[in-house]
Amino acid sequence: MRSSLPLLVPCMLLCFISPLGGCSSAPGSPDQQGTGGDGALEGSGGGSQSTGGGPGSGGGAAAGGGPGAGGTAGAGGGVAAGGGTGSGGGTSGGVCDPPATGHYQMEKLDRGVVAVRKTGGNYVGWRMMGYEYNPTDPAAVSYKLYRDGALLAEVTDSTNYFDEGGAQDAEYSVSVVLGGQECPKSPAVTAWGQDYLSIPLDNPANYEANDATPGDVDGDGQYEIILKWQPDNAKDNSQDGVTSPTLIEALKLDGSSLWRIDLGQNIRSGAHYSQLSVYDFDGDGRAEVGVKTAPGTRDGKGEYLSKGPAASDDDSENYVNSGGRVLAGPEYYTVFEGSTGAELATVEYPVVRGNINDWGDDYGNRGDRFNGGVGFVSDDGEATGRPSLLTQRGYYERLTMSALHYREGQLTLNWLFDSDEPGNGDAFGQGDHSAMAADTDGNGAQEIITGSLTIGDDGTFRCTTGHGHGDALHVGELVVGQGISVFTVHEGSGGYSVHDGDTCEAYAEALGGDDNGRGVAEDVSPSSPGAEFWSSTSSGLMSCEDGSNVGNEPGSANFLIYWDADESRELLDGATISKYGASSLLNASGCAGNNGTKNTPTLTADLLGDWREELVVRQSDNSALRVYTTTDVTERRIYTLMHDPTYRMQVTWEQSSYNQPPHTGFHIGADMAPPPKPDIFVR
Ligand SMILES: [Ca+2]
Ligand SMILES: [Ca+2]
Ligand SMILES: [Ca+2]
Ligand SMILES: [Ca+2]
Repeated sequence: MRSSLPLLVPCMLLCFISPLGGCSSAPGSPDQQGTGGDGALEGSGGGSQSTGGGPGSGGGAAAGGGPGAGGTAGAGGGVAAGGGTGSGGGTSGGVCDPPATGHYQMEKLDRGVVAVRKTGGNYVGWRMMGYEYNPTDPAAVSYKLYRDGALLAEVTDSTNYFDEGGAQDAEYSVSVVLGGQECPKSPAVTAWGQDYLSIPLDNPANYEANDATPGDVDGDGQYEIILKWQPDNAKDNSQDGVTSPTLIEALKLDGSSLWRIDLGQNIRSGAHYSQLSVYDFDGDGRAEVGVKTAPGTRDGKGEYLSKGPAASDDDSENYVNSGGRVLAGPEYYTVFEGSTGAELATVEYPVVRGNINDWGDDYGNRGDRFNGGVGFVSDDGEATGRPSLLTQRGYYERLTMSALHYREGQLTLNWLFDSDEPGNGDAFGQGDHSAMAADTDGNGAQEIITGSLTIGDDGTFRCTTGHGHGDALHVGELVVGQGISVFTVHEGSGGYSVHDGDTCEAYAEALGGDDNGRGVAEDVSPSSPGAEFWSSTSSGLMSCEDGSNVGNEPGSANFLIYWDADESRELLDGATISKYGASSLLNASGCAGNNGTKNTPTLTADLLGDWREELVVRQSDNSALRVYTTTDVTERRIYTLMHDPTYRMQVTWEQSSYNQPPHTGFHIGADMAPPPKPDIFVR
């Protein structure tokens, strides 16, 4: 409920009491928001990308040093043929080709080269692909960094470099050397003039740039940003009031807008209504966008929905009642083409509201709450490594989770979990304002963790702690060597739980007391092994392994980001990054967090450069998004986090309801073991 621990505000002051006795934070008025300053633009922000060279947008250089050309390493070079660079080796032969086979369908990303102007030179960072990583022979993988076409350095121990003396307008490109064979160079980029990239926004009047999620909608290997625009009159479910429509926009990193979807009058606007599922669901190399829709929704081409049940509806019908709520009328789920926003398929929402009272109240506070994202769940019980769209309805009482496929032009139900079904009764009320995907049993298909509940990858009940609803959720290898564990705070039960994701058995838990509105788990302290946790109603920093107190409580309990050179994760609160036990590392002045007191960023994810994460925040005046990237040179090499199936899927859930930061499926922290090689192929 709170933006940070030093600002402890009793929940009652900020929240509306729900009939269960819990509370639900209002989205907050714009003037409540975040660390925003006066909205003044800084530096070259705002307008066009005057400082030039969006990531990967540079021309030229692409054709350099093709496979087999030998480069400087000599043809073949002995180890080149097996190379160990691709799981399964692929079928297309060349050592430079991404593997065509592997378990999880991940993204075919570009090198992500990013350069940033610094005093005395340029910082340059780039990606190691998951399939390039060679845990048994790390030295078989290195990178050649070129400046203005000339070799500048061969980098063996990291994927970043500080080019001391590099000119402001220098052009950088990178090639990977695998087993002695150099692969094609990336397109050249020039340095940003400051440590962020500005993406100008055409701000609709009375709207705020809200949460976002990444996806490569055009298949060029560079992420686009799928942004939710929230009207100023958006409402929490606990509040009455008519809202303006929610808009969804696709933006390229160069600032061009691809389309806007208008969800229309019959989708209420607020944090709990419209959750995005963005990924390449049909495997054609381009991401689609899934979201709940209704009569009145217009796609990215401005057309009303016309497929499936939408073919015969009345788009002029207004189902909004006097309280501003939509408790009648058709409910749909639509998949849109990512590159155009065009409607691809529409079906009836898998779990329609029915009698709204059956969800626990008569005004939609429970029945009209949703979470959404993507998961590599199983298909008919088989772990295929292919993605499903996940959409959750209800968690305070009845809890449902639906997995859908979009394949070969058809949007179909994969499985449906419902706490009302026989055998699932213990799932009643066991959901948070978020959910996450992670494979808890190691069978190659991800479970869906809603907080106190784990739903099996096949949509069957797995386990629950029974401690009920909460506001914060963290899922990862919190206890080193013990697989996937879960940290969540509790509302009605109070306290917190760190538990095994597959059995729900506790590592550490405390119940009772007040609603515990905020909490975080991550390895922020190098002096204690594995992840620690902290929360609003506890004090101190506790070990996830056994709950022992291992340090002072961090200064915020909000988001996380990998930012500086070490493996410990940093703290992120709105637009401010700080280090545990130390000072602030970045304060994005003129920018603001989202969602009122939640003060969450627009997006954090490993979008560019090396494994550290980019921070996407909005300018306070909503005239631009900024993408911040680190310039702190590290000696740690880790493949792009976006090729870790756990992290990538958790990024898809980040935007849902009460946003939560993504976690990798393996431990990153002081004295970490080498990461596991991801079993992936790319599309
Ligand atoms: Ca793209
Ligand atoms: Ca696709
Ligand atoms: Ca599994
Ligand atoms: Ca760090």
